[in-house]
Amino acid sequence: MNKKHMYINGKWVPAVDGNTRTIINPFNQEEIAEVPEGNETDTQLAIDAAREAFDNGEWRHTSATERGKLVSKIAELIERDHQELAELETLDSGKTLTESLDDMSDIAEVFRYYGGLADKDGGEVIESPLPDSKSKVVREPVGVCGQITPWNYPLLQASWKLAPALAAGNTLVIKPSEITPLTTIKVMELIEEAGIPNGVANLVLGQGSKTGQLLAESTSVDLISFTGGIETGRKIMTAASGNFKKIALELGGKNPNIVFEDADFETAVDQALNAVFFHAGQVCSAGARLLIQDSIHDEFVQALVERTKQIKLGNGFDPSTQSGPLISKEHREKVENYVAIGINEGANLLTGGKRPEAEELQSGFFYEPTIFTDCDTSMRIVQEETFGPLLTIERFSNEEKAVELANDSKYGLAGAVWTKDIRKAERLSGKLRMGTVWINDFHPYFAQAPWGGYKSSGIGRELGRQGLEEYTEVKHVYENTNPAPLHWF
Ligand code: TXE
Repeated sequence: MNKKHMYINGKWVPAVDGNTRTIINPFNQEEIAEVPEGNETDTQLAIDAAREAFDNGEWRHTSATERGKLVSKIAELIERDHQELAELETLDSGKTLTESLDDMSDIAEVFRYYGGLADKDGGEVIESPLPDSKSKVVREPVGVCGQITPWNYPLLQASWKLAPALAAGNTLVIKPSEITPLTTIKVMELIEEAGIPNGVANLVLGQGSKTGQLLAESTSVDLISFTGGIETGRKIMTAASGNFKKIALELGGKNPNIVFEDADFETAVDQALNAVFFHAGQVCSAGARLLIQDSIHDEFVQALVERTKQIKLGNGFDPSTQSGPLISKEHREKVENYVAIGINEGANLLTGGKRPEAEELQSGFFYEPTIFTDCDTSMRIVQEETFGPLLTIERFSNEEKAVELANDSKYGLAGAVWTKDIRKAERLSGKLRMGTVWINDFHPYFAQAPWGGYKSSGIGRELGRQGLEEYTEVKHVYENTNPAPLHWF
């Protein structure tokens, strides 16, 4: 079995107390690696290394152009090793290899984008209202950044945090999900190979309640960036208040996919499936709430159910597999519990709602793609993030009702509108309370555009210029060009 280490202050190290964790493949529960199980002591060492590298190291004084070149170099190395990285991601997360390969292309683009952006913000000279003076506004790195990532997009989420933090001149400690650390470990090897100085980027592994919690609490950490569930987000926000550190939180969503009667029927059906069942629904922006206009509701549901029954579950390495397993035993139980809740709430289970029976799927954490109709916003299955292959369907009569239903959610990450009436789509995009609105599409995101949510979906933005700005402090520098006594006192 593959033995891995943590990366602290430029050295590959085991946990101080020697503890380890076995990583398994969710497709068959085979053991694929053994990694250190760090705790608060290891995390403190990583924080100290990042603090020292920020306070007394060269990194933040290195020119933005030079930092950008190194971040772009990481992009090249990811491209060089993309097959190995993608295979590791599929082994560790169960997602199909096609998805993992796409992730790796996107990840390389994220590093390339921030590598290029690093030296593009030259600050701003502002018109001073005072005589004999100059005024400028500059951006500086925030300091030591704690970065906590989830298991659904292990390396993609890490790249959204690592690339802008490095480009802006910060130092960091990253902590991946304890169940999917393998690609983050590999990318730290590439960060080392690219020549990022020792102590600038550190990796700790271990349980969130120990390692992640200390990153959120520590007064030596200046910023905490977290992607994960809403309850953990609340703990992190509370812990971060100790030194009022900057926070960036992406806490998922319950995203409405709104289909009007004038939408292109076939495309909307096809993409509604993709919206919710991609990666077994373990996607923060999954279109898990489908809102269909009355007049096409029955026909749309019928087409959807027929196609859902054809979805091929299987091994992510098999090219014919359309969806892999859920990430863990516990997570599958959570999804199963939501199905039971849906049935109790009176929703109508049309397909799925159980584990698949095929012999070859019995060792994995598989669950059948599931559809409920007759849902409404009073139900927990409509309001809570189930994060599995579970679609709830609501119906609406007109535009106003569609907006009202879509916004009746504590979340506000993303949503989509399907219609040929582009004016209607644009009206809706102005009324929907969410960070991303797709018109006649679902899921596109890219390095150039900001990503994040309204309401309980989080705070701050990743990707785009805004994703870099999160990792900067703004400083106003004022110069009196003709200093003289004031004679005030
Ligand atoms: O996430 P957690 P879990 C949602 C999804 C899922 C639910 C729970 O609905 O069912 O969250 O999943 C670290 N201090 N999302 O329990 O706990 C943990 O080690 C600091 C949405 O797996 O949020 C991991 O690295 N860190 C989502 C990370 O937090 C702590 C993606 C995420 O784990 C910690 C994943 C603590 N006290 C799940 N406790 C999205 N937004 O895309 C845990 N962690």
